[in-house]
Amino acid sequence: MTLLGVELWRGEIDLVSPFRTSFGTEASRELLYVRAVGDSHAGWGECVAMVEPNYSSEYLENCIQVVSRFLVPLLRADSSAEEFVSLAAPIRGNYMSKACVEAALLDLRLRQQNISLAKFLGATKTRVASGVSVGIQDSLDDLVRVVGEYLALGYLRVKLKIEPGTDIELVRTVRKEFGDELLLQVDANAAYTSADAEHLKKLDEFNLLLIEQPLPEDDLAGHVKLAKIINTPVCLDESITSFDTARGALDLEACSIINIKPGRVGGYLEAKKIHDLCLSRGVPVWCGGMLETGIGRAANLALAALPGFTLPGDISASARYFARDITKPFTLENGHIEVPNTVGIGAKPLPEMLADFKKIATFEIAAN
Ligand code: SMG
Ligand code: MG
Repeated sequence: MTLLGVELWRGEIDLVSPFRTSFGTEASRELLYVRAVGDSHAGWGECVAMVEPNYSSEYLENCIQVVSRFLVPLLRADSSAEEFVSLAAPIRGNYMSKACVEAALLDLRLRQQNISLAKFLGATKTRVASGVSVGIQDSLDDLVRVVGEYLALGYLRVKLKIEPGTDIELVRTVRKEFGDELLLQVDANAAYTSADAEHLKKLDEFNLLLIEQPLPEDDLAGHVKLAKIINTPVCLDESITSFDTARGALDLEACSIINIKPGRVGGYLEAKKIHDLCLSRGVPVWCGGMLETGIGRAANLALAALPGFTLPGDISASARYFARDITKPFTLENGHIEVPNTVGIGAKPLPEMLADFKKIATFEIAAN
């Protein structure tokens, strides 16, 4: 069960179309992977940080520093993912950095033990209902066309990105065009303030599944007030960085639904704890997305197969993001994506794709 070394890999894959949110536009995905090298297997973890610190304070270059200087030095030849998580606990924040190291270690250890991540986490589903997150478009006509194309492919739920000035009319248009049956939700990526409560109340008439992260991540009190004013259920994304923040937000009634992203909460083990908490309280959860390639997507599918994930998540097919994914592509079948059930995360980078990536660092791991 030896861990011999850790490698960092970097590369970039173009998105099939630019993805615009209230905080910016992504045209390609710059990527960082951690590869945990054992004596007979290797494990892969994908870092979900973006190039700029706009979604959260983390960003890719900084993750390379944190992983190299603070996280890899904690590892020993026999480290388990669980041990790594407790050794990394004194390092504040830096959830995305911790999560990609943990994921690589989990993938390696589960391959060595010949078990799948889905089985290890306690998955109860073999396929996961797939939703799609639709970026802000140049016009309402474009939006209707794009949503129509996704629905024709079979996506079971649509999430619209909104921002002040591009919200009520946009939701009205999509609701009118595609009808009351469409599972529809919105995501503001923290673009509003408490002063917008009455404005956001106008969304009530559209029977949305939820509104995701309307206010800044630190404004839990604002979300508590907003949740009392609007009828649309409030779901938190950026605000939830740990089990403790999840419990606090639920205790305060700042939200009634949680978007779980392993990268945002420091890893799959913490994500599972949040899932278990929500399941025990009857709080619905769903798996968010960070424009992951197949490495992150494979692991997210295992997580989303847990019983508390009762809402369709932002895990779409590879083709929604990339012309060529780093792994064998994940495809949509009747609105669902199959959960990998082979060892570890059940996916590996394709050698021909990795050829365009660069190994930017190699670390040897000390014997115990
Ligand atoms: O992976 O399909 C995906 C993206 C889903 O909207 C998505 N993610 O706030 O939930 C969110 C955003 C964060 C990433 S935006 C670049
Ligand atoms: Mg979000």
